Amino acid sequence: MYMNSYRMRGESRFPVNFLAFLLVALVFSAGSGSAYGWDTIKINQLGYYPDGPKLAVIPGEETVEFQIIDTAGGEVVFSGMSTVPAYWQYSDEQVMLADFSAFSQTGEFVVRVEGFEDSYPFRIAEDVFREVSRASIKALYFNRTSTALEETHAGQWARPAGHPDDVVYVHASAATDERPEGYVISGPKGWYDAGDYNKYVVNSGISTYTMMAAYEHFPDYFQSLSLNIPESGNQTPDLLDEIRWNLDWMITMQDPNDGGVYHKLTSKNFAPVVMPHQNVVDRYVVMKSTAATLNYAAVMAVASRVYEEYDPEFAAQALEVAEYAWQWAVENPQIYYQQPEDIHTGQYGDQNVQDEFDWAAAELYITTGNDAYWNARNFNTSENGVPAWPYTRPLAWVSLAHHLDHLTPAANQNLIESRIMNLGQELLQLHENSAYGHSMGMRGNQDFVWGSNSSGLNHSFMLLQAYRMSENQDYLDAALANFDYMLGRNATGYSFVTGYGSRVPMDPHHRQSAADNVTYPVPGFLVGGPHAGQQDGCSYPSDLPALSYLDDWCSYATNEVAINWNAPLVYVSAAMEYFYGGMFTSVLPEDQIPDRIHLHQNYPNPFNPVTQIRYELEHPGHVSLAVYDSLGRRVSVIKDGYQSAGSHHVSFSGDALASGVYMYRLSSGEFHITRKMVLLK
Ligand code: G3I
Ligand code: 9MR
Repeated sequence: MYMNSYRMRGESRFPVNFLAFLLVALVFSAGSGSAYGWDTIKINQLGYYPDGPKLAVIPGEETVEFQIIDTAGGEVVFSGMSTVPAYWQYSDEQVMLADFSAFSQTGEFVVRVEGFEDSYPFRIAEDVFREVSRASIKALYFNRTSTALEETHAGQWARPAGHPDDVVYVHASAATDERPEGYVISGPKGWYDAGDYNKYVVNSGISTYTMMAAYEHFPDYFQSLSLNIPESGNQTPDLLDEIRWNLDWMITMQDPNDGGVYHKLTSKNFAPVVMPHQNVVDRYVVMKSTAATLNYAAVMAVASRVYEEYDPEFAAQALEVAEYAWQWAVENPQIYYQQPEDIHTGQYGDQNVQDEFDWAAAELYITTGNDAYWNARNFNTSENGVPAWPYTRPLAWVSLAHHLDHLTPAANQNLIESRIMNLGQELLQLHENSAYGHSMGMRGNQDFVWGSNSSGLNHSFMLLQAYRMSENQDYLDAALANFDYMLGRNATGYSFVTGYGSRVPMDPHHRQSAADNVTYPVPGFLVGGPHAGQQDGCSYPSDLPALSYLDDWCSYATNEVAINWNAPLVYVSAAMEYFYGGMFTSVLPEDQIPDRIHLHQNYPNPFNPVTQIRYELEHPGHVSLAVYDSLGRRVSVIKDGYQSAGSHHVSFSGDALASGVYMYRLSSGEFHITRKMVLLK
């Protein structure tokens, strides 16, 4: 659906005579927005949830009437007045918001405003972000090192294996007695960091963490999300299989002789624009650093809990290497990365590792329950903020908050809660003061940096933690607003995810996409996004931070892709599907319930405190029946194991629960049924 609609729109929007006119107009009004699609109605190009907020942005100086048009019949299905214009400094424009949240019909629509071309068509649907959620993870698969991508999984982006990385040289900067310069180690697998073909531990830290956090927070969502990757169909959720590809590489980056971790695995120079298998060059592990070692310790500590259920042996190994790394970092607390003279690839240099120390300590504390890790740091003085690769302290707060109920008494629960909620409130306020209706960009040059789009999604990531803690819907809506930004409700009018939207990046700084002779770039990648840095020296259409974006290979400062930018896309799109998408709140109409399993309405309902649940299985198999609260958190597992075919009957007691609406969900293989029940005490 996506690419065709891009093409068709491209053609219908710019007929030949119009292009000629445009050329003349451009000459006379250099800098005018129309040539770049800036003066258009901006929407989330994928769409909206029936019950979610729905905003469009209209540029202009006078309040206008807007209409929502059903593309099927062409009729007006909703109309309203825009807000009054407000100024947004980052794109130097007056804009108004068209709010059609009250319209909840599903279908395909456009926004119409007199004097403007209709907006791109968008959907209103329960699963409106399901495909982009899948694609955001699949993008990492497309960046796998050391393996061929087969057509059955990769389609037109199939390619031979690149960079086996089974012969990797220890660089002079990393030489030790046991592993002198030129010593050979093996470091296969992992994801290419970005548009380049190197692998960096620091950037893998926040990337793998954010994806594992997604799993920790929404396990049920990912247990049923199939990605069509080589491991699909094994007993492990596909998301965890994909992350494992990178963990398997990361684990090789520790020197077993001392516990220190190499900063990166790299060639000496960036590769030319060739496919991975054509880039046959020597690869090196370069100096150990405190930042890499702490990122590694934190990630492995998380992996140890997340993989426990699926691979206990790996979980035990992960914890062991994490603690070993921690020790090295404690003994070597200030080894900052310094690029050797003969190495010219990405640096990910970080001169402040206090935040990495906090993060690793927190993860080790959570996983081991050992108070020494909590006490190793003074968390009282540790702030919270929007995470980024050089600033990982917020990840500590996220993990501590998620595990709040299971921490030892050493931890200060109020502190953890207030760190999450204070930041949430701050971001919410930015969102409320924004002419564009999102917090993205509102921290100025802290947001509009290289990789700005990941800043916006990391706002959402932190807003979602405030939502999970408070259950206050405002935080969820604000998180969605920044997601809207990524998918088109921004000053450039681009949806910044390759393949998902009507106007998408076609020429990202991604070597495979540039070298593969396929028209469309590899889908599911978030490009870096606008900022005024322009470090690549390309010719940009604007110097304004929110408009300084170029869809061109040249623009590695705004149009590259990177694993740490996709990771919050994975988290946020999954969270949206989870909370708004009816994963837990929708009750299937009788005629749509899959016929392999049957789940009856509980009786009595409402109940207090005990109720009966009956279900039928047409085939024997593994069955799980669990109860969730309104936030989708699992509060009780009633059944989890193998069962015979036939009718089953269980009673459930809500003794330990508060009054409220709960969901109970029956799963067997691919089939899931959810129903609501009400506990009235
Ligand atoms: O730390 C300063 C901060 O103090 C200052 O306020 C701010 C103002 O601009 O700049 C901060 O430094 C920035 C730094 O990132 C940390 O955020 C630099 O200006 C900025 O140029 C730098 O950009 C990094 C870029 O590499 C160049 O080093 C990006 O974050 C980083 O994502 C990017 O990563 C590259 C890898 O090196 C190679 N692989 C591709 C990848 C993506 O482009
Ligand atoms: O392609 C490189 C990209 O992955 C990096 O993020 C970027 C910044 O380090 O550098 C790119 O490589 C450029 C190099 O730095 C300068 N010469 C042009 C290269 C892009 O073709």
